[in-house]
Amino acid sequence: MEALQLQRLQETVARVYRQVPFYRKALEEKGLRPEDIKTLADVSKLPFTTKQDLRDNYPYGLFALPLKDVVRLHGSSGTTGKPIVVGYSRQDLDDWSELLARVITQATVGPEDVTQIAFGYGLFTGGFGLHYGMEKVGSTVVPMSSGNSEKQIMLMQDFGTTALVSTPSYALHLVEVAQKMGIDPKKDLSLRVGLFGGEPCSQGMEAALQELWGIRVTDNYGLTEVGGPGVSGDCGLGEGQHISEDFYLAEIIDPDTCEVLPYGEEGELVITTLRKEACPVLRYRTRDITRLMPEPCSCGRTTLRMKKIRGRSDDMLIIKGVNVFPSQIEVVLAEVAAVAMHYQMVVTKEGYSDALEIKVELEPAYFTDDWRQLKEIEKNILRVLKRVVGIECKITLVSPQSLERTAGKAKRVLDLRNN
Ligand code: DLL
Repeated sequence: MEALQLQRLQETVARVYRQVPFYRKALEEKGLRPEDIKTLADVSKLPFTTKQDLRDNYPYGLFALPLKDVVRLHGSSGTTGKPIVVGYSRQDLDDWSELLARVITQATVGPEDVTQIAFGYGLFTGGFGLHYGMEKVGSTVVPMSSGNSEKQIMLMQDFGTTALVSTPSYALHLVEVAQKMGIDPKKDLSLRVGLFGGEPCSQGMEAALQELWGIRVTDNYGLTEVGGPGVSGDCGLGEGQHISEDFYLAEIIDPDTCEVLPYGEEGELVITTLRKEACPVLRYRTRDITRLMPEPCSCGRTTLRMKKIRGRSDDMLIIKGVNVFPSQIEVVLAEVAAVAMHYQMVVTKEGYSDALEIKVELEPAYFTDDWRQLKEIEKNILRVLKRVVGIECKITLVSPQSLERTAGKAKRVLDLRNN
C-alpha cells in the first residue's frame, strides 16, 4: 500500500506541477520540484490547499485537465456566494463508483437490496455519488432525491426499500413523517440498513436512528473538494471509518501550528488525492476534527481508519473558554429521555462574552404546560451538560416538531455574533 501511495503521490505532484499554475507557483515558493518527493513522509513538505484557494480560483483555475476531458462538474454551495466547483474525467467517475462500491459493500448492501437515495441529486455530490456506486454493486436504485417526505415513505412501503441513503438528520425527520402517516417503521417497512453521511452523526444520533427505525446504521464521510462521498466508510462495527488509502492520503495536523501529529492524536484531517485526474488536490485542509487509527479493524480490513468526525474546527464554539461542538450537545440530549434529538444552538454576544442558548424539542410524551415539570427537564439537561461538556448555558424547551426540518444537512448552529 505504501509503495502504491508513494507512486501515486509522485504522479499527482508531477501532474499539478505541470498542469496547474497555482500549484506550480506554490511548489516553487517552497523551493520544491516533483522529484523532491522521495518518500511518503515528504508529503509534509507540500503546500496546503484551503477552501479559500478553491474560491479564489473559481471556477476552473485548479483543474489539471482541459474542459474537453472533463465529463462532469459538481459543487458545494457553502454558506455564502458562489459554489466551489470540482470536475471529473471519465476515469475519475469510474474511480468514484469504485470508491462508493467499497463503502456500500462495507455497509452490507448488494444486489438483493432496494436502495432509496434521498440525498439531493444535482451539484451536491451525495446523490450521484451514491447512485453510481449502488449501480456498480447491483442494488436496485430508487433515485428519489431529497424532500417530498410523504412520498419517500409511500415508496419505501410500496417498493420494499431495504436501504436508505440520506443525511442522518433527514432520516430522523423521515421516521417522524412515517409515524404521522400511521406507519410503524419497524413493522410496516422492510428497511434494514441506513447509509448516512454528509454531516456529523454522533453516537447519540446513531443510537436514536437505530432504535427508531430498527436498522443497522452506517456513517460515511467525504467532501466535495476531494471528490465527494467515498473517502471513508463505516463497516458497522462502530470502530471508525475505513479510508480508501490507495486514493486518499490522510494526515492529521494541529490546526493552529499546522504541524503533523502522530496516529491517535486528535486534530484536523488533511487529505491529498492520489489518483484524481481532473481536480487533484494537495493537502486539503478539511477543517474536520478526528483522529487516525492504524490498527487492523475487527471486521478484518487493514486500512487506516478515522474516528467519527467530532465536528468542524469552524463549527467549534468557544463558550467562556470551553470548546464546544454540536456533536457534544447530541451526547447530552441522548441522555435525557424527555427531549428529542432536534436542537439548535444560538450564539449571541452579551457584553464582551459569548452567550449560548440551546433550543431543544420536547418528546411528544413529555409535552406539557406544567411549568414545574418543564423546569425539572431543563435542570436535568443543564446537569448533564455541565458534566459532559463543562459549560453552562440557557436551555429553551420548544414544542415537538417546531424546529425547522431540512431534507439535506441540518443547520445546528445559528451564530448571531457578527450581525
Ligand atoms: O457532504 C459529501 C458527502 C455526501 C459525504 C454524502 C457523505 C455522504 P460537502 O457538501 O462538500 O460534501 O460537505 C463536506 O460535510 O467536510 C464534513 O464537515 C461534513 N461531513 C460529510 N460527511 C460527514 C460525516 C459532502 N460522515 C463536509 N461525518 C465535510 C461528519 C461529515 N461530517
